[in-house]
Amino acid sequence: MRKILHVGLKKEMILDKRHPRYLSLLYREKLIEGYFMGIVAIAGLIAHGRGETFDYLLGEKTHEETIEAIKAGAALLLLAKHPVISVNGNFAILAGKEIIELSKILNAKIEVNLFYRSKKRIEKIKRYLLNLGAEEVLGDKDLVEIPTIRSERRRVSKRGIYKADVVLVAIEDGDRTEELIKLGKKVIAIDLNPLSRTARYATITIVDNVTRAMPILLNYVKKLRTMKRSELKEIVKKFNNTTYLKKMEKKIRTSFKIR
Ligand code: PTJ
Repeated sequence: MRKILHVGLKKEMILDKRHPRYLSLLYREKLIEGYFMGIVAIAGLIAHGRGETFDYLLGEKTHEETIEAIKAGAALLLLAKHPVISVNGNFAILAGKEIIELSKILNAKIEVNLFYRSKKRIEKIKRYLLNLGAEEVLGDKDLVEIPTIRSERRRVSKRGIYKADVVLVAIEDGDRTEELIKLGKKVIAIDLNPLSRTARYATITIVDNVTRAMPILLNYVKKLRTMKRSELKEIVKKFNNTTYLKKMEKKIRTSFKIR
């Protein structure tokens, strides 16, 4: 299959560090491999292309305003009693190590929750994360349904998303965030598209690539973890998601010019 995909080219021939778009090629390659490992859904490759477009329009950098969103996200995660990191195929491949480190620092649960859910994919993603060092990965057992979520994402773990007060989600669009919010949960979303439903319904949206946002989020969690709860609450209170999303939308509309 790989041979057909790259018309017989070897990986080293595609991944040349001197290539001006080396990182973009590298992440594509990782996702393609993830697909052949049974971790990434085929639609995940399409979703990545959509993300790349927004990233390109945002200048492929983490904006100052986004640092504020990440800081607020870190504070909210530190305030949580039952934080959960919801993982899909793309998120596992692009930020597996960071997901695990974050879960350990926060004592947060990791739960595999998929749009294109199959037992096989859940198992493969779980194994992948356990091999990377995760202590526990939820999503395959003790499931309950959130009936208001129409997609397969309605199946959640009793000890995970069902019980969570704060859920970190990434690289998804749809009705899940809206429904989680209706259930009284707080949602932190990492999504390059500031116009998506996930971005608009989340408590805090981080408009950035998970590959850049996750290491920064980890650093802020480490930095803020000695703060008093009152100080963390103040950071969250000061952040306004709608104002932030409008700024990010404006950046996309205006910052790009052909010279
Ligand atoms: O693994 P599964 O079965 O749960 O399926 C996952 C996908 C990604 C296929 C599924 O969630 C999906 O179809 O997502 P959408 O509706 O295409 O939405 C993906 C969103 O993530 C879009 O708004 C993209 O712009 C954004 N996105 C894509 N890549 C990245 C990203 N945001 C942050 N970082 C990225 N690397």
